[in-house]
Amino acid sequence: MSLEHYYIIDSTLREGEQFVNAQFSTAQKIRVAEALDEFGVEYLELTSPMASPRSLEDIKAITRLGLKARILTHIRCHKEDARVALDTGVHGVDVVIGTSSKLRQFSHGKSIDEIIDLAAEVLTWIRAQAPDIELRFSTEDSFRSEEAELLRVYLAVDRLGVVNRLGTADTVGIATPTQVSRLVGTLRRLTRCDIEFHGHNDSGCAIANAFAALEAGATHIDTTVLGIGERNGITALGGLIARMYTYDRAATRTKYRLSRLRALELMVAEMVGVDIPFNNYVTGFSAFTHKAGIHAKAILNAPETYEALDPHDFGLTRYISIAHRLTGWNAVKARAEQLNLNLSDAQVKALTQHIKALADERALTLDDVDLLLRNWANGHEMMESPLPAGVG
Ligand code: HCA
Ligand code: CU
Repeated sequence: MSLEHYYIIDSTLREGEQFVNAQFSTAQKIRVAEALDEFGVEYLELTSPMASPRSLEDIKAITRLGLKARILTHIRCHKEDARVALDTGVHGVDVVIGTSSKLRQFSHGKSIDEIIDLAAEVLTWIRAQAPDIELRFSTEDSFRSEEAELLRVYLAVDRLGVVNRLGTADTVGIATPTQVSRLVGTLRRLTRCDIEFHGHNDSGCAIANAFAALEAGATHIDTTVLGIGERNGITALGGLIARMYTYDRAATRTKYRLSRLRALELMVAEMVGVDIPFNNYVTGFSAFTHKAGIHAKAILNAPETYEALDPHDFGLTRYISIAHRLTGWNAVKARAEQLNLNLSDAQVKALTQHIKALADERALTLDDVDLLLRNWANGHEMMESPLPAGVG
């Protein structure tokens, strides 16, 4: 069910601001908010208005933009935080409190009963002030919290009948898809609320966990652009999109403007002073590059043989790398055709063997291969050599 009807809460302007390099100016926040809105995420989560005076003003400014995306802010389970948040004009408030024994001991010092009482007081108060606001209650470090205690908190909050959504947070990135599935499934069965999942990526499961949450009935997934956040961050927007696209291409294409992804990532990468990783989902520099001759042949016949994602849907193009020892004659032939060169299959096959032998001696570039192709097409097979004199 949720796999067809889910919402993305992009938290680049909250969790993402907790990335070590992030220091967004107001103008930058507005550009990020607008770009995310154009991409089509349904919600934007912004840093708490209690963080700083600028944070408060920025929430107001972004809310006033009148974007399609709903604007949320993220606060502690405090009445004063809630009062300031409600004054900003946001569409929703995300309330969080830690429930793991570590957070209870080392952070806020409250018992489970005190957490339940405080949550009841704050959430009921918010609902009384703002009958139409979207209200979410989440537990920090849900997956290291004692299960019975955790459920006691969630069930008490659900019974209040004032929140729209319960959040689950893998704060330190240790949950597995099976654990996520179990907790989300339990909340799905026992409560009437929508369910959100927020997952850190410390052990590399953030995207798989988000997908497991959706399979188990979660309705909302937190992401950030490039996955930026505390430490090494959370579920990356592009990674979640890749995952959902491979699950349901048509629906993902309809829901989001996929061709905007790369520009959005480049913009945020520049703002926070990082590069897009080479192996990034969709936009990494080698994401649509094919190398081995066997792959290249199949790609030339039918790209879907080795591509689960169609680069064109993301405004990108595929690339076949041919200047190496793993190359194959089909790929070399395709390059000859691109260059409008007339070579017989026998010539291309012989040249391919030559390229392999050369590549065993040194790294080749596409220019080297293009030169060989041109020379062979002109009947100068033996004249050229991209190798320095005396080599090969
Ligand atoms: C934080 C913690 C948080 C909250 C997630 C949530 C986490 O930095 O405030 O509100 O669901 O990872 O637990 O980001
Ligand atoms: Cu987090």
